[in-house]
Amino acid sequence: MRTRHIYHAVDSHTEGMPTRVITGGVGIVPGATMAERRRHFAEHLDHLRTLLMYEPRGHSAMSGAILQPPTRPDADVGVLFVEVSGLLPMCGHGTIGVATVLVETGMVPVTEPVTTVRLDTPAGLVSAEVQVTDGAARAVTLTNVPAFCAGLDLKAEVPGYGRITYDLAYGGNFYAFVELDALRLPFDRAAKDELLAAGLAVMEAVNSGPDRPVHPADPAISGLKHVYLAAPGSTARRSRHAMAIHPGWFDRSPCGTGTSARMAQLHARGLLPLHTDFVNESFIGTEFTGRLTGETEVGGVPAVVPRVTGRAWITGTAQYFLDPADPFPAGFLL
Ligand code: PYC
Repeated sequence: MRTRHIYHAVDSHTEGMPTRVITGGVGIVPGATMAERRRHFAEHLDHLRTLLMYEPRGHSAMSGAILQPPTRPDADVGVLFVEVSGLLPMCGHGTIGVATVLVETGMVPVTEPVTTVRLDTPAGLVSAEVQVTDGAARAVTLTNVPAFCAGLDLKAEVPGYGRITYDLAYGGNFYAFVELDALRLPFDRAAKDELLAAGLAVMEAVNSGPDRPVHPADPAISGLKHVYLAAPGSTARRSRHAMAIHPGWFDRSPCGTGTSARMAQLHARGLLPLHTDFVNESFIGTEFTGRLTGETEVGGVPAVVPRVTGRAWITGTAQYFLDPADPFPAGFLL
């Protein structure tokens, strides 16, 4: 066996969505904050993301997290969220996966019934309360970075679908919310190709129009890579959706940052008060339960503090190699 590097991983899934947690092999990414490390990684180390996320070691809907020492004294662990679409400022299912892995592998001191892990993410500090019984992580509740609504009843001309109305919100990433009925598409996995094409067309239209989102306090966070296709019958207490993600896949989990953004959107519409449970169901039928616990502001924009609860399971451990003769040193996507 020959390899240039060995990358150590603990693989997990959060309500169906993989989080490959890279525990060693990448080294410390330069940067005084996780946001700086994210930028440095994207500019100089992106081949490691594609090596570990793309085929043949990953697949076209792969997601992961690279553990780092924290850059701030109030955090336990630093995290860079990587996936096939790039490096995310924040990832909810990834946070639940990372917290589960940290607890179940003993990488953090574990206390029962709750172990709290504070994660230093590029989007800000995120805390994860892990419910632990008999050494097993049963569920994780994350307190996310503040979420906010970035626009209601916005319009976009989407080729093939006409002029559509959508809402825009941020929950660690930006999300556009579109009713599937407005696109005349069914909430049906048999129609997944049509749903994905519609989601990507909306993304393209929003990103090339005047309402392309930019974070009011951190312009490095911009653009739309996630479109929430809301199923008919969704309400402000229980919502079903298919989440179309750049460059062309669906979240298998109910999407933690998407759940946060959805709650900010519903709150801005006056439909979801604070301290009220909101259940968000994924395209494969798995659920996160969310709750808004307070109001705040982000760069002068009214915002809310979201909490999201979900479960993750470890699926294996791995050591990934890169043979010097491998013809695909940065992986590939079909
Ligand atoms: O859970 O926040 C999330 C997420 C983002 C992309 C895929 N999952």
